[in-house]
Amino acid sequence: MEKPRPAVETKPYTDQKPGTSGLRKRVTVFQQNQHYAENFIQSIISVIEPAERQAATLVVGGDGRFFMKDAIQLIVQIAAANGINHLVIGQNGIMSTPAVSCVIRKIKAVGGIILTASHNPGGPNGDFGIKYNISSGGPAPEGITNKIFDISKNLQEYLICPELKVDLSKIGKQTFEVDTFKPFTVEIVDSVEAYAEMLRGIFDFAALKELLSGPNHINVRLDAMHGVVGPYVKKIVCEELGSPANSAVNCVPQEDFGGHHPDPNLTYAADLVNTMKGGEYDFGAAFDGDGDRNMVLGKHGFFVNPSDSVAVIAANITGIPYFQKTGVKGLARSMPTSGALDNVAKALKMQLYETPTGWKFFGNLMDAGKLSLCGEESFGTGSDHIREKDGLWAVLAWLSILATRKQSVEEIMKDHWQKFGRNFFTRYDYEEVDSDAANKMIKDLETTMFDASFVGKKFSSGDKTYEVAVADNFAYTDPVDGSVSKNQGLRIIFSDGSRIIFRLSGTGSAGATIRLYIDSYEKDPQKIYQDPQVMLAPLVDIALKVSQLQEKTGRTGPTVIT
Ligand code: VG1
Ligand code: CO
Repeated sequence: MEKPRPAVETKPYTDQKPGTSGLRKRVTVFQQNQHYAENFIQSIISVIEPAERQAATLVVGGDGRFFMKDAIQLIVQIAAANGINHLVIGQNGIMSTPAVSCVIRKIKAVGGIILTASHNPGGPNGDFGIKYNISSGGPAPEGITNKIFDISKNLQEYLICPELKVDLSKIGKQTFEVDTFKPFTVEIVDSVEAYAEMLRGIFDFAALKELLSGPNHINVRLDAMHGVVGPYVKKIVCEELGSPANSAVNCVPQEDFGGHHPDPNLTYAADLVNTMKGGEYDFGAAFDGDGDRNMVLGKHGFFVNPSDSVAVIAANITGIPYFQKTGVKGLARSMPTSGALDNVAKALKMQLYETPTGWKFFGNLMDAGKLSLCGEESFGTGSDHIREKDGLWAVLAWLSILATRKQSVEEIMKDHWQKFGRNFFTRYDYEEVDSDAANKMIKDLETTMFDASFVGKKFSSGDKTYEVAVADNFAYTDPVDGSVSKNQGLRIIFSDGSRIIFRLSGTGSAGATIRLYIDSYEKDPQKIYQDPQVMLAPLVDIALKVSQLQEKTGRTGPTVIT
């Protein structure tokens, strides 16, 4: 018999507000502040009604980063003391974000807790994160994250069974007697199996096997960046679909991601980009720490912009068995994502939704049967098969298109631009900017933009002139529940549809990250193959002038350009 549930006295923290995707802080913040992790875990569990807890199952998994196993032991002890009935945990704590979403839905859990800071670096000096997902399998919407934050600000105690320890390595059920509650059970499950089973029902595995290991197979290179997706790639792409073992690299999850940023973009996945340039591989992809992001590359390192990626999948969607069964209910993109998807929606007469940044806004549309496929410019692509973006799903979607069309990545992309025109897109990230300077820059820009004379104003750079048609701070009204999300990014939209967008990141852990997004449509077939940085240079110049970003932050150039 476990000792009576001890309530531990604590003091509340004021900074546990979940951001774009969970609470992300330096590992040291979780480790050095007394009860910091305990408080937040208790705040999450407190949003589950006590009456509901007695029959509740929670799914728990993470991306393998430093401090994950400590956090899982705390979740076990705090869940038990709060009367949660059952936990399902990935073996050794490992479970990708899309796999957690899949398992929550499959076993009808009340929700899940994901231990990840996604694409942020890990290790003792890196970042840690805790995210709560609801019974749909998706990230908790703002109504719930606000509730968690409110609870955390007033927390006086948390409940914990400190003696309870689980063996995370052993698959199977472990049962514990916890005071007055029903026995508390912890079930350790294979990290990959349920997710693999789901993918088998979505894609034509026989066709993918032919593509990857048949007589005319293509050569692929998949880089798991030492994140959580390694075991999934190994099991599904290598063992099951027959791609050679050496086609997947960096597949053992590491606590510090080998010292790198597990962020699949041109800067942090430079190894893959360079390998692809050699011409040995036809298709390349990289994933982020928790496996929900993807970057797709063609032969010789041909880069597929994520905004284009979701548009290409949309245009070819009927080749994927899942969508043959479900039909295509609608498309969606986050506001800063380029309008490439809009062009496909228009041509195919599909409904398109524009949501704020962050996957949580897609969930309601999916649950209401309004949305099948969606994407974000930040290397996120996914569908209503789960309620998270899904890196490996996106890669199998691309491979399915390659299998059907028997063309290269570059040919498919160029055909697409010929047919739909091209949205040139770029994003500049200014990381670890002084927070006060960043906030002031955004505030001042808003003041400039909201001046009555701003709309109609003309801006020139080189031989280009743009006239402001709309200037606002993006607000979103959820078409399903009517909830309103304000201040989602400053937009300057010009009369030709070109857009300049400024946002502050909600996933950083130190200082502020300013994101500048530029989107401009071109349908002249003579111009669609140009370099985006050349095409967009005038708009970048205008954006920097209007915002005075360099003067106000002291930053002469971005940290990352996509
Ligand atoms: C970023 C991206 C956003 C994405 C979020 C979570 O948010 O811009 O599109 O949904 O990360 O992705 P922000 O607020 O930093 O711009 V993940 O893979 O880090 O969970
Ligand atoms: Co991620």
